Amino acid sequence: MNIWDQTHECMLRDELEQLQLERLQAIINRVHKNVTHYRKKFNELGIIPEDICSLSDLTKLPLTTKDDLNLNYPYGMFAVPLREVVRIHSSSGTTSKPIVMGYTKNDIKIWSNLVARFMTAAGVTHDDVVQIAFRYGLFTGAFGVHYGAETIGASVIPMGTGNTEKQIMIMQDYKTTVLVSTPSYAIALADRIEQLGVDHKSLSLKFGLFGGEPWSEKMRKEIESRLLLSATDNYGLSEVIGPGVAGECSCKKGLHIYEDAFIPEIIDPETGAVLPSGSAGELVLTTLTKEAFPMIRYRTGDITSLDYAQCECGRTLARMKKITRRSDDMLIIRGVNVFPSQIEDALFSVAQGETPYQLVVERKGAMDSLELIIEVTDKIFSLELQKQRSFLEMIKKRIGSVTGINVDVKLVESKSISRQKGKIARVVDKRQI
Ligand code: DLL
Repeated sequence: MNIWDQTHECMLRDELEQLQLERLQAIINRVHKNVTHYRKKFNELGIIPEDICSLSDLTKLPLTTKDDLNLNYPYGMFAVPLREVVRIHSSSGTTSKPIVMGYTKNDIKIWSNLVARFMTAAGVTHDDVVQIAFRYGLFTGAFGVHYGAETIGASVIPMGTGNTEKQIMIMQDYKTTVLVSTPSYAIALADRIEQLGVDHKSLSLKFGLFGGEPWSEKMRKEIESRLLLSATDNYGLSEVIGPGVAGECSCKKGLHIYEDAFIPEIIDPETGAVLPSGSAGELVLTTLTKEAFPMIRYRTGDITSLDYAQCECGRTLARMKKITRRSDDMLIIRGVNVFPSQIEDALFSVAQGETPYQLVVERKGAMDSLELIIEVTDKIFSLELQKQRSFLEMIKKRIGSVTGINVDVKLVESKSISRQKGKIARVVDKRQI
């Protein structure tokens, strides 16, 4: 099936806005009735669903943050009873507890269609063989793309991450035409292909659909020339649905946001005020079709700007600029979201108190690495060498279990981490993307 949804993607703006308003009113009614958090927030502001008479009334509603989701862990933000939920995913919160997302049967269908739409826009058809090199599991990436590719009718290889040589063998033997992964993994694959001396004629790659982390035009050129494919960007976040919020078409001039399913706004991250059209600021998204886990004015933390001009492809949907930075301190390490606060909590709980530390992020070759440097304190110094080693091992393990990533932990001499006005920068991100 070719999912080129012209009805929704090429709508006149006033028709689209009418559709958005109808869907917005329905969702506001539903969250007011079914989600205590929203009802309480609306009551505090003296808002009832009937106050939402136009799209501009959206700004009357409160913004929703990751902290709100953390406070309602695990199922507090669900708008349907658990028996109607057919899938549960989760993603990092700012604390040791993750955020939990639920999907009804209909949510899965809508999500699959949204993914099928960006895959179609990028050029994928039912004739393609799609190799999905995202982590299968609680992460929304792999399952989201998987169901979307099946909706198109493509042949899906649920490869998962890692095992780069096997990925390459499968690519050659199963004649993969579409690679789906993080952009940094695509570069790691290109490195390995070159190291192994693989003949490009043995590969059938045509398209690369990359997302889950920021990447630049420079990286796009590098991936396209080294893997001999057309690379497009796609964007999404678990709290809002997963992949399928926005994606580039083959013009590669911004990511089309599926505005029949999401209302985008750009706010000033400091004040929360909505910024004029075209300004750069934090992207805020409201879901219009989700049943189990609707989000009203969710602060994504991603900095971008929107362009409402019609694209050369004919789509009238707003396009967002590639995301290169965030308004908060969330790090994305090999596609995994990590908050420094999660690492600090893990460190301080093992150390049983505050300990001077610094996180250093680097891109070594294609892959990100995260190092935790801890200054020796009297308490740590007094430990025998063996105990020091197991202390570091415990920290590494605790961080691994909370964040899902591997951290190198190193002890350094007291006061050896540089300070500015007596303060240590908690995170030093040396990556140049
Ligand atoms: O990363 C969903 C996804 C998976 C999107 C696969 C695309 C492909 P989370 O793990 O919740 O969900 O991480 C969401 O990742 O707020 C951005 O900061 C970042 N991000 C996702 N896609 C892009 C992209 C998935 N194309 C967070 N460019 C988001 C830049 C991206 N950043």
